Amino acid sequence: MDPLKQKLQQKIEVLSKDIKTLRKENATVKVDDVSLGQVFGGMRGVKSMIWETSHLDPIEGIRFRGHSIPELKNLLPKAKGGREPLPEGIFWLMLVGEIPTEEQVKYLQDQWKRRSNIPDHTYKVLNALPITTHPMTQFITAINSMQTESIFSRRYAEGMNKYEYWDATYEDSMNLIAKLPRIAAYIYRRTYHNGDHINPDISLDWGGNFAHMLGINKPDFKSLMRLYLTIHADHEGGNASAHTTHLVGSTLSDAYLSFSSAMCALAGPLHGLANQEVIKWVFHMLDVLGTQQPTKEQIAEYVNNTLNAGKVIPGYGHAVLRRPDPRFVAQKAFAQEYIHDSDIINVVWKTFEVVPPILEGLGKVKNPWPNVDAHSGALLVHYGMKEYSFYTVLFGVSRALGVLASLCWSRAYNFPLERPKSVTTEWVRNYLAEQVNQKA
Ligand code: HAX
Repeated sequence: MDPLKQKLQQKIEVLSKDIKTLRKENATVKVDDVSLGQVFGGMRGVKSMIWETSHLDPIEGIRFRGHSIPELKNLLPKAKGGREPLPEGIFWLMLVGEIPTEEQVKYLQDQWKRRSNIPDHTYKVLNALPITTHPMTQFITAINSMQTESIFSRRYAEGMNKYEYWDATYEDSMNLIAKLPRIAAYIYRRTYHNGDHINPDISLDWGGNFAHMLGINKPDFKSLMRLYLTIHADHEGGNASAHTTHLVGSTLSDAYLSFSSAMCALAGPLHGLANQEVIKWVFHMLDVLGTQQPTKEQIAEYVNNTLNAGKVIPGYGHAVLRRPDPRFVAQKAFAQEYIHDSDIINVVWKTFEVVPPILEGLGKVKNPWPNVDAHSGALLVHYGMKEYSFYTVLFGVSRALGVLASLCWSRAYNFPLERPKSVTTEWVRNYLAEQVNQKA
């Protein structure tokens, strides 16, 4: 048996019993108190689901199975001669809660190579789409078209026992993750490089091979991809793409359908699409100002114009974080280490000095600091990938690692169908009136 699956099975056997008992004995323990502000306000902070793979602290930022990004940069295995963590390692860690050895990461790499073939009909479906189709729409369509390969769906139709759901979900997740770089690279090359596709290099790791298939063959770009795919992988369960995977998966939709739904959520400008919006906004600013080296005063004026036009500053703010995002900090550190003097990166760093006080001055923005998306585009532009409409697909390839590892655990725990309660505004008014009457 596959050693990763074996390890997962051992953990599931112990933990699923523990969780069953914990749920039974503590079902009535209160962990939250929900206000009308939260009911009307996008459920911010309401504790309402279990997500084992990562946890987000508003001040400290993300921890993957207890490890911060700087810790993981030291702990996770690296490519030969490389300094960045391999994303295969973070998937192993998120799935079974242990830092993998180099051998275990190698095993995962080999598995993903073996599972990476794309069905012919998926290429046909993609080729039928106009070249002008947004890359995220192409990505979502391709993922849906591969649902024909779902092991979970086939086994469910054959009458699978519910204690085998995790096993079928694991197989689908491994197959899907293996295929995503090839799909994404195919979309990139068909959309921006006249369909001049590049064959995979089987000697490379998952992220390195992805960089190779995209056609950007600078060694540092491979390192960037490894870091990028590691740090975008997960951000606890409440963000829109993770929560969508959890919700859709809870209906026993398979990993393909659950993940494509997640990608529909990631494609929104308040979530993953913000990475394209940031660089579009920066390019527009440089265009309007007529310089590649704007002053802080010029940036401040452009920021104020954006706000006065009733728009948000993309790449700033967060629903949970209240400090600069450690994923922003990790990308800044990468730029400091690998890149010397780049106009576009200098603009991002100057913007970081200008935006927070302006947003703070509005008196309503809870987090004026940059998020993950504020930096990623400038790094990609530096290495020659200027086609910003593609950026969210890169985010999506990485996000698969976290949400699919979590989906395996949701099926292992046999979590039920998600079904929270909604109320009408009439119900709210009546409830408030009752409260007043009770007090009188
Ligand atoms: N620029 C201008 N106004 C902002 C702002 C920003 N960057 N961030 C928040 N605000 C505004 C909100 O629009 C809201 O205004 P109204 O009351 O007039 O509606 C007010 O400040 C309070 O919002 P908040 O409580 O601070 O923030 P939310 O939790 O509601 O929203 C968002 C969080 C990330 C959606 C928000 O900060 C935003 O729109 N940021 C810009 C888009 C962005 O970068 N998104 C990516 C987030 C990270 C991510 O998911 N990446 O994938």
